[in-house]
This record gives sequence, C-alpha cells and structure tokens, in this order.
Amino acid sequence: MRGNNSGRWTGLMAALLACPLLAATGGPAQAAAAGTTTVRVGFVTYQPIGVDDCGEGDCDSMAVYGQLFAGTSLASAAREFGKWGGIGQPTCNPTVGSGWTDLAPADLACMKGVEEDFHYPFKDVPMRTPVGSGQYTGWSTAANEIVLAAKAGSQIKVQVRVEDYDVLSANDPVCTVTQTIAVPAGKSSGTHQMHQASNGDGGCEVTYTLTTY
Ligand SMILES: [Ca+2]
Ligand SMILES: [Ca+2]
Repeated sequence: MRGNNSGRWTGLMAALLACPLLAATGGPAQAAAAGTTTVRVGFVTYQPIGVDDCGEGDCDSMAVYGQLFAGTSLASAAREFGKWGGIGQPTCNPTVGSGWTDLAPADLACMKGVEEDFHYPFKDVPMRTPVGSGQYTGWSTAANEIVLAAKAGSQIKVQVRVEDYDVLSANDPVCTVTQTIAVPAGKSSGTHQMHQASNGDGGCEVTYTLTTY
C-alpha cells in the first residue's frame, strides 16, 4: 500500500512542479481562456490581535514577516513581505523591525514592526513574488493582489501566514488563516474576512476581496 500511495504522491508532486508558479500573475487586462473565468484576490488589511511578545520587549508589539497565497486547480501564486522564514538585512534590528511602509533598501527584507489592534494595509508594505527556488521578483508596494484563472464553480484557496521573529526563542506563527470558497459564476465582487483567535503569541483579522470578471 505504501508503494501505491508513494506513487500517487510522486505523480501529484510532478504535476505541481510542472505547473509554473507565475502562470497566474497576469494583470486584469489578461483575457480568460475559453471555459475559464478570471479571479482577482486583493489582500486588504492585516490586524494583529491578542499579541503577547513579552519575552522580546513590549508585550503588545512584535516584528513580523508574512506570506500571502491564492490558488486554484489551474494556477497559484504567492507574495511575501519581510523575509519569509528568516532574519532580514543585517542592518535591521529584527527585534524591533522596520516601519510597515519603509522603503529604504535595508528595510525591504526587514521584519515589520506591528502593534496589537492596529490595521496594516497590505498595499503599503513592500512585497516580492517567489518565482522559483530561492528566486524572487523585486520588491514593490501595491503588489497585494493575485490574479488567477479558474474554472467556473471550482474552488479557490486563499491563505495568509504571518510569523513573529524572536531572538531568544523559535519564531512564532501568529496568523495562519485559510479559506477555500467556490468561484462565483459571472461577474462578482465581495469582501471577505479571515480570523484567528490568539494562540498565546497572537492572532489576526485579515480582510481580502474576491472579484471575478
Ligand atoms: Ca518577537
Ligand atoms: Ca518564540
């Protein structure tokens, strides 16, 4: 049985790897292929709630990095702010982080300092797009949307992950929210929210929009 499952996973992984990550990033003007609709996921705001980072200084503030994701059966893409999975530029103070909107070269990959209950617009934070193993596009603001092709009635998965950087202990997941919803038929526009209660280190409210056209 293990051999069968292994074979199926190998086949799935091969299919996923063959699917180019950037197949999804065409702009709104890109025409949908026959039998598909175009879906735009706009990531609007991130609000940290229930923050407890007392071991690293001010209990209600933290230095975070994050990853946004949207995917359908046809394509997927991601955006990242701060430096996902690791420490930022050496000139950064990773414990404090840089400002949410800071654009100085050393600040782009720096953790972003955030305060409990404040609202942080995704359009203002410098982001980059993974385009291959260890490769990324340049940083830019207003990179807070992902445009995908989808089959009408299929599912789209939207996910936001944020982690708090810690010097004295392992980094803490403080926002892991996912929604999978059916792609509406025809033109539509809606605002959606995702919520994570505090897990002891933090929680979040995330707002995004889903538009089909
Ligand atoms: Ca921290
Ligand atoms: Ca920790």
